[in-house]
Amino acid sequence: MSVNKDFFDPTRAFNYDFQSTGAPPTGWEGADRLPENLVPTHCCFCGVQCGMYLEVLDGSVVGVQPRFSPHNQGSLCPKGVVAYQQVGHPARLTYPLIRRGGKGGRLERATWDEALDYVVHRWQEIQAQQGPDAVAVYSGSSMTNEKCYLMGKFARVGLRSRHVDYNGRLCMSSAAGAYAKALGIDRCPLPMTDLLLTECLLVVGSNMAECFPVMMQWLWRARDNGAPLIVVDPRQTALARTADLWLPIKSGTDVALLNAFLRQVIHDGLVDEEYVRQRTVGWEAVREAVEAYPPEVAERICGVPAERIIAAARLYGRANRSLIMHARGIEHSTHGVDNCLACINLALARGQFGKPGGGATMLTGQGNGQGGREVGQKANQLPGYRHIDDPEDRTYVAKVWGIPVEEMPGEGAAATEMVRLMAEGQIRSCLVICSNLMVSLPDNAVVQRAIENLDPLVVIDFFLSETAELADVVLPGNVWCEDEGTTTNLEGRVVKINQATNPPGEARRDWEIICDLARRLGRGQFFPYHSAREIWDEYRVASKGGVADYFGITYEKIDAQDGVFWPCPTLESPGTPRLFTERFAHPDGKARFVAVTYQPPAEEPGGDFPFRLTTGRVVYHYLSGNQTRRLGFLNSQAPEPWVEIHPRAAQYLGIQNEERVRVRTRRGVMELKALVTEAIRPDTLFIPFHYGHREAVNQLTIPAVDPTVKIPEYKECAARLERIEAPPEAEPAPPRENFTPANAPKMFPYARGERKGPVKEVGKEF
Ligand SMILES: Nc1nc2c(c(=O)[nH]1)N[C@H]1C(S)=C(S)[C@@H](COP(=O)(O)OP(=O)(O)OC[C@H]3O[C@@H](n4cnc5c(=O)[nH]c(N)nc54)[C@H](O)[C@@H]3O)O[C@H]1N2
Ligand SMILES: Nc1nc2c(c(=O)[nH]1)N[C@H]1C(S)=C(S)[C@@H](COP(=O)(O)OP(=O)(O)OC[C@H]3O[C@@H](n4cnc5c(=O)[nH]c(N)nc54)[C@H](O)[C@@H]3O)O[C@H]1N2
Ligand code: SF4
Ligand SMILES: [Mo]
Repeated sequence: MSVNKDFFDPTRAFNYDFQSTGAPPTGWEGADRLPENLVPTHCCFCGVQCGMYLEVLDGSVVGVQPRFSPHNQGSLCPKGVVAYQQVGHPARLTYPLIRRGGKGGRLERATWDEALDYVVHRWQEIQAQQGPDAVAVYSGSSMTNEKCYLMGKFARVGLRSRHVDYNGRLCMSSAAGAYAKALGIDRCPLPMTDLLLTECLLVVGSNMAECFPVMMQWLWRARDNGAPLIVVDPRQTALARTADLWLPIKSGTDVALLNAFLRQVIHDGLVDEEYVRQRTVGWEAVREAVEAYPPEVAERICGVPAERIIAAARLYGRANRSLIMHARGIEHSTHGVDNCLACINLALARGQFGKPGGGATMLTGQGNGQGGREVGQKANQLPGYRHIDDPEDRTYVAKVWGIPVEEMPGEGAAATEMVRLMAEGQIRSCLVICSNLMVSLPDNAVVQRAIENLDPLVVIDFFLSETAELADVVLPGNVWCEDEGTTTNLEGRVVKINQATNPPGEARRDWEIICDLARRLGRGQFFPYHSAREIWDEYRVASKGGVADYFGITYEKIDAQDGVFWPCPTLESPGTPRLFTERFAHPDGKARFVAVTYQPPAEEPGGDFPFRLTTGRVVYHYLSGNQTRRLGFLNSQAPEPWVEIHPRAAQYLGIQNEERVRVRTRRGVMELKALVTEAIRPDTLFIPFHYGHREAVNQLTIPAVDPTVKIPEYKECAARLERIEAPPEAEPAPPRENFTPANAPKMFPYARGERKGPVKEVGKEF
């Protein structure tokens, strides 16, 4: 039986954490008393950002109640229900830690003064020797807009370094690049509630039922209205099991399939010619390019029967209003930008963008994955989706920040490129906040060597992550409900996070830590904030006039409207739920068709590595698992990783369900349980990525990246499956070369030299 098919039993959510800690939950003594306060807020986990109330008793968060927001309608998923158990969790970091006795030493308790002074002293030393860019910031998007904005400013103004990037690089940067290029704006074009108006749903590379569970209610309602569902996924996910058509595609081949769809739409005479003429440019090149993908050719590349490709193209092409939703299944690819452009081409040819319920969209993953990519914590970006190379943008933001424009650093390295710079010694210290690199970056043996080169590696987290374990200084930060702020959900709806309690022990709010660091760097005058609200009000101004204009979004307006969609340029504006109704965001108002052709993934299966290995998520865990592996109920449902394998492959290799097996790639090897299931292609293996150390699938993944946006190819590499009882390999895998700067380009495909063209070719935003 598949672990991920289990249904959620809410009564078990109250198991709290006995299993992992043996300690009774905080607030247990008060279990017979009613909470004295209900704080309205939103979930800290995925991009849906469901409304919830936190129950507060005697100043502690003791429970959760559903809250009706327009998009979640009072629902919560298993993660949302137990999110609050992080707050008083016994494993919270409550005081700073410093590694004493050098790199081999232990993390020991320190005072804030000692920890911060040490960090600032080392940063000053390093920057004096090597220049400001030798210190980098690696940030994340599970934090509020206020904090994400602050991290970009802290890197550029506090540290005066150009190196700041964030974990969105690993997430949907390919979608962002494609939408910016084709449509001029990188945001979901419609509110989730528009799904009710959709007449056909095409989901490409998303396990929506497990990753955006609460969004499913809109999908079910669309289906009740008669909308057919087409799912493209190498696995028969919970979503695919209910689809009208499931297209079990070979990982990494989506461009061929999507181009074949468009070719079929053209041959069936279903192109919206007038829309194409009036609202787009570049159609002829796309029309010609897709001619090379008749269904039989696509079948050979993608492994999906030609008849099914034709059936799906017709189902999609004949619908008056259709919506394509895609996620990391196509975006985590060395051709991630092309994959998204192929979806956009299809929707444009059908004249869908701008229609209520129509178009194409990425399903943004992290809680603030949308806001986090607009506020200026990206290597080439300034607040409001402004571009760091644009003289006007630089001047405007420098003025808001109060620095001379000449002091504004230029573009820095992408998160995936930083690894190489760390290994080479160009980056000598890094401040990591809201990211767990040791679990989330591909080929983590190389990542470990790179971050062990840092001195100091500084991590701000609230639980000791696998990355914090390697840090020289660990600073205890806050969980979401210990501070106020905003997040922007996957629709582009800005919502308000409210404070329910204070950080425990000596832990501090993240923004207070950053401002303290800035002060000790002698840059305190640029970080004079007393509250998150002051940071927000500055961000509103910094974003004013940008693509992502937040100026009109005040905390009060968010409360009054229960969410505001950007762009919202004035105090009077109610915000913009639907985009592109009249024009696209390019200066001429027209969308760009961009022709894309199929190119194989970086590593194709064959020879000793016959399987396609793909990776992803399960409903019970969140990202690197540093949070959810500590929550008893969630962890009890999925306590360790497994590899999904089709019965035919299992039979061929003599593998039984639940048997421990070895999965090997050219990067590494791991042992885990086999889950024999028909819900996967026979040539494909799937492993969830939420686990650390020897259980991390990123020991195996390939560090190849999309040449323009640098997103890793998490969804496809070549792998071998071995029985553990089998005799040891006759020929063990060759040992990994030791890293030297000379072989860096080979070991680190993130090397800038391997870009196919200049970064900005993909679109202004990239
Ligand atoms: N429970 C849970 N929910 C989450 C998260 C979490 O960690 N746990 N994380 C959040 C975040 S940050 C993100 S980015 C989203 C991710 O949300 P999703 O993208 O929906 O999730 P994934 O599991 O990464 O991958 C989606 C699907 O892609 C399929 N796939 C693999 N390779 C290919 C391919 O080549 N082509 C196609 N068409 N499909 C392929 C996989 O089989 C998988 O079912 O989820 C968000 N929500
Ligand atoms: N093989 C494989 N690898 C993947 C993926 C995949 O599908 N397959 N998916 C990729 C994707 S889409 C993503 S988004 C990345 C995510 O990768 P990461 O961002 O590295 O994963 P998280 O678990 O979100 O890490 C966040 C860390 O910050 C902490 N944290 C959370 N919120 C806050 C906060 O407000 N303040 C502070 N100070 N700390 C906080 C958490 O405890 C956690 O340790 O992983 C990527 N890696
Ligand atoms: S669907 Fe996402 S936001 Fe909603 S409760 Fe679940 S994890 Fe939280
Ligand atoms: Mo993500």
